[in-house]
Amino acid sequence: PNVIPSIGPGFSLFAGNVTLNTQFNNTRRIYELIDPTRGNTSITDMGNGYRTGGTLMVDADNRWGNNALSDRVSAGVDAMYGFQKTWDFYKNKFNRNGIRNNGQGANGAVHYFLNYTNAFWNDDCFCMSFGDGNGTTVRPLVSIDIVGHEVSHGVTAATANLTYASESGGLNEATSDIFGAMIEYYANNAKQPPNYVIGEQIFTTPAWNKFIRTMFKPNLDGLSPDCYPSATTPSNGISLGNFKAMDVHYSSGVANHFFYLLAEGVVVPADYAAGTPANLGPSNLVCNGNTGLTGIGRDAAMQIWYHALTVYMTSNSDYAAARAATAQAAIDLYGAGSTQHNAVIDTWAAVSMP
Ligand code: ASN
Ligand code: ZN
Repeated sequence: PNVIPSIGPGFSLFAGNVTLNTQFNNTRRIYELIDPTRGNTSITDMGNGYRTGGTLMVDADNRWGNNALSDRVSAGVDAMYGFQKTWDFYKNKFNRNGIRNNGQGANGAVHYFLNYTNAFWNDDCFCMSFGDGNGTTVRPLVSIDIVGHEVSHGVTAATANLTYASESGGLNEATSDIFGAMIEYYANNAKQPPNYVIGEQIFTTPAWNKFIRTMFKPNLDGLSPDCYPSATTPSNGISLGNFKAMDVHYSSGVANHFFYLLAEGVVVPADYAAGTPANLGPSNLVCNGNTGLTGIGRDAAMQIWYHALTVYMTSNSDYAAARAATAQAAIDLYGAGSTQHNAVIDTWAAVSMP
């Protein structure tokens, strides 16, 4: 055969030493960073440009990276590892066969552009790009939760296709954060302890306030509202009108908060360590004083969100539609009046959904 499925060690930046599915190209006589077991997902090096698809990462001895940026392949190892965990998560949790449920893998392009502190999914090329960070305080954006976040944009595009603006855009972003975090739990990588903080791994000097988003208390960033604003009551100073108009990475906060409370209940995260602001207690984790809310667990919560996303949400679903979709999903999966159904209703109330 022209290509031989292979397995080789990967020496990543953030995930330690991992095992990668790769392939040997008999024609080129070299190993390629392509995973034939997951839809021929490939990893390319953009060479810090932005115009092309980049150059496929290859290796002579099927040993990838060196745990440091001195080998450009190291970041590619993280991207491939994160993609593998994401693929396996969707398969094992939801029996989903790839992003579009058709077995097709995607391309991940690392070293995108210069000093680029972002990563993004592009549904047109069925590919995602990862920047290297700013070269000082932020490292390449290839942690498990970020890769899972970007790939999940592809899943949303293939299902509810939530429009990337206003409330539907916030739900689109929240869906990526929710599954990004759940993929981090699924991977359970010792070097990236799973939690509801997005992207803390990419900061050169970790600290409680170095993160991209915090699902348990979105307003720790000072921008994302914790609670759904009503026409008369703003949330964290944000009116309903401003909420609908704000960047989707902030209006996602209410749904991220909903998901955290649904899964875990009113619990200050165990890894929210000493040295963090003292004001984070049960009463300010919820919006309506219901500190007795108990979680239904991550598995039930993610099944409800996935079912709502893939069966009930549509491109213009807003928060009210998400509440209805998740309630109906809980009924479908666990029955009307079940603990899970009641928890969905109580948890939307706990984030101030009217
Ligand atoms: N990192 C961002 C995201 O995936 C890029 C963007 O603003 N679309 O949400
Ligand atoms: Zn996103």
